[in-house]
Amino acid sequence: MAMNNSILIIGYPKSGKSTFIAQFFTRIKKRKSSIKLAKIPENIKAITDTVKRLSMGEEPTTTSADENVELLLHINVDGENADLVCPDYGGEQVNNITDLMEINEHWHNLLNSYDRWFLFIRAHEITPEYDLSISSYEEIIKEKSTVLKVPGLSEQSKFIELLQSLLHIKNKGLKKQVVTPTLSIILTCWDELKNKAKPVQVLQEKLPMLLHFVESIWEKKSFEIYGLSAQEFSLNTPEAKEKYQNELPENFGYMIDPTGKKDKDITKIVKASLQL
Ligand SMILES: Nc1nc2c(ncn2[C@@H]2O[C@H](COP(=O)(O)OP(=O)(O)OP(=O)(O)O)[C@@H](O)[C@H]2O)c(=O)[nH]1
Ligand SMILES: [Mg+2]
Repeated sequence: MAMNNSILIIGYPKSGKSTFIAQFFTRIKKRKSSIKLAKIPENIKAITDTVKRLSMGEEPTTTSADENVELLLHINVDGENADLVCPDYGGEQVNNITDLMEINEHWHNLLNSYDRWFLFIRAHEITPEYDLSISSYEEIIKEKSTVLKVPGLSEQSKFIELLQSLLHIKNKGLKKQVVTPTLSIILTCWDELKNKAKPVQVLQEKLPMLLHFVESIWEKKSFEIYGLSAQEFSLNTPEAKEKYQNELPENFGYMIDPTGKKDKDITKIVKASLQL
């Protein structure tokens, strides 16, 4: 069966989903991107609030847990038309998948109708894992109690378990390496990172087990790793807010391609995914 161009953004709360979707749309609407709009979208309710907030220099608000909205865009990529569907939802729903092992009917439908997955990871918030080969058990416990922010599952196992559960629904990954869905791991809020290595190196440093898992489950040509700063900087100071109001949101944001090259055109992340 042919692959579709629907992109499913998978991300825990506050991983930057709504900001990216809004910035993506604003870029293509203002023609500041390599992707073009083929047709005016019928309904942009999914992102109106976030687009408006950003234009006032305000941070987006959390999408409520029970909210499910979809943005359907008819786009043109290098002369070829494609329909792009991006759902936005409260990231709490992803928490439920790993915390409660709950995949409801809505998520079953999402997983079965989207062939391109974007996994959003806010890399700066990930505590580096411990090297089990050099630390004694006591040291790990001592360190864990002071450093690890998230109780329960370690962040690495949480992401691995999430991908395993999602693949299970799609009935993929057990016997053969995965080709569809393709997977783009997007390290969001890249501006927050101190170490500006290549995206794959950041993932190796922060979540080595996850990288290993993905490399062994997905076919090499079906996954890639990008950096993304859809907002470019935090909007928590009056100066930052003013900059946004004066210079307009579509002039901010950048992505880092797998080779480590920075590009202002964040829509290229979508373009690259459509070519996987
Ligand atoms: N510094 C920085 N902050 C960002 C960036 N992108 C998003 N943020 C901030 O991160 C926070 C979360 O962004 P959202 O886009 O609301 O995240 P979300 O994944 O939609 O969150 P939920 O709706 O709760 O699931 C907001 O305060 C944003 O302003 C970025 O590129 N850089
Ligand atoms: Mg949101």
